[in-house]
Amino acid sequence: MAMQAAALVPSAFSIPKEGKGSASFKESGLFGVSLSDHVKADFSSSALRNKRKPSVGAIRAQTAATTPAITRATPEGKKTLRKGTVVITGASSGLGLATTKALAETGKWHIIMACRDFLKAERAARSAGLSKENYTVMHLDLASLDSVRQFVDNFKRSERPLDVLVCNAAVYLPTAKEPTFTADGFELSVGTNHLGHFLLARLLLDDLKQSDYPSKRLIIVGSITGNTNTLAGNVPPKANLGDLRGMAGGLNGLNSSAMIDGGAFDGAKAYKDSKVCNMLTMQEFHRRYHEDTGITFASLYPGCIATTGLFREHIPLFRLLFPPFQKFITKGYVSEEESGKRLAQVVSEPSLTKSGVYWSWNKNSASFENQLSQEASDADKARKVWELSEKLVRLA
Ligand code: NDP
Ligand code: PMR
Repeated sequence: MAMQAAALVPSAFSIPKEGKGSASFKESGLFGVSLSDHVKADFSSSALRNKRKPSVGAIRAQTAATTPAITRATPEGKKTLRKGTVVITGASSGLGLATTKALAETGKWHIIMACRDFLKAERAARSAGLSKENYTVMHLDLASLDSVRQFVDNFKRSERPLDVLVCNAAVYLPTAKEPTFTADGFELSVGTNHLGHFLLARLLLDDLKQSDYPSKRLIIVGSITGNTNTLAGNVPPKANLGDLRGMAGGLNGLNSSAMIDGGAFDGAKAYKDSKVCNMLTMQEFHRRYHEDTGITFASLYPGCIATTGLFREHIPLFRLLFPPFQKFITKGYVSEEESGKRLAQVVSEPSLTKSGVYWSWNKNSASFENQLSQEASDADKARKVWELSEKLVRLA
């Protein structure tokens, strides 16, 4: 199977096969890359390890008084923790849905599924077998700043506490020839994956601060492909925010480029750039707020979940070959279920409370603190991205 998949992966790229020379990939546009010797070596080793009334908009926003985290005493006199409330964006499929399921099954969490397609989310929740008391679907379209503000308003009206926020939703537009834009005129991938989440997280920070839950967390999902210190991050086009001139110009493709670095539009690069913004934003939150608020800020690479809807815009051949390629060649593949368990750990594990960390998992599925690339850990760039993002979402 490994060889079948390898034969189908076209690029100028060779991988040493154990004791049998090398398997080579011929050039074409599918996984189209040419990798340096350094990267090839990496591939075979480390990278592979490597408080009001609910509004109409708040659909099923159940009300619940903000009660202290330790609520009930059992007959034996032991105090029990109230259910935590976690908001997960993009919980209608893939990683977000699998995490929702993993947390709901513990019975310890109420999950607010913050989704752009209400019916899809309800159907997904039902087919995942979630019980109604464990989740609420609320509408959120991250590609519209008005929708983000409306969601926050609706959430506050529900009077639920906010214990954990997970910024998970994303779009990936690798085959787009021209940029498309959010309601506010930002290139769609950075607008949705970064700017929508940036506004959401900023507006919900006070709610997180007010939580009396033992561990309150803000998690922003990152990825290996935004990190150029890995093999995956060296597959062209590489993430690179440059001097942020396109972001400073508004990412609108009119008076500025639609790309953060000011270059020509490339959908795959825009996604990877958005993931760099996600990881930089998590660290900037940590620097600005961790000490004063006690909130844990974290990011993660959950593994390559090659079967999710993220690849829906890719060509059919890619969607066919990508899962076996990741399963048998890179061995970076994880199932949706496993990825959901990983993100659920970052939400709820008492051992994962360290702030400012980018979590990854090794091949035995044990979590570890991973190293971010130089750009994805550049504090100066993080501050600049923060300040420009504030302007774009009209917080400054
Ligand atoms: P999916 O496409 O399955 O999930 C993405 C979710 O985001 C969907 O629920 C989608 O909603 C939602 N979404 C998209 N646009 C918007 C919007 N404008 N407003 C609200 N929600 C929106 O992909 P994954 O589960 O793979 O991706 C989840 C996260 O994991 C992303 O942050 C991605 O970058 C990250 N990731 C994924 C990897 C992978 O290998 N798949 C690897 C590393 C990181 P809808 O259902 O309506 O389309
Ligand atoms: Mg990549 C250890 C090797 C590894 C891992 C873990 C990933 C993850 N990828 C690896 C290697 C390679 N990939 C190699 C050697 C190639 C060239 C053949 C390759 C190609 C490739 C493509 C074309 N990989 C991709 C694409 C995509 O379109 C995906 C992408 O970049 O989306 C932004 C992707 C991914 N590889 C991954 C992961 C996790 C992705 C999914 C995207 C993400 O970051 O969320």
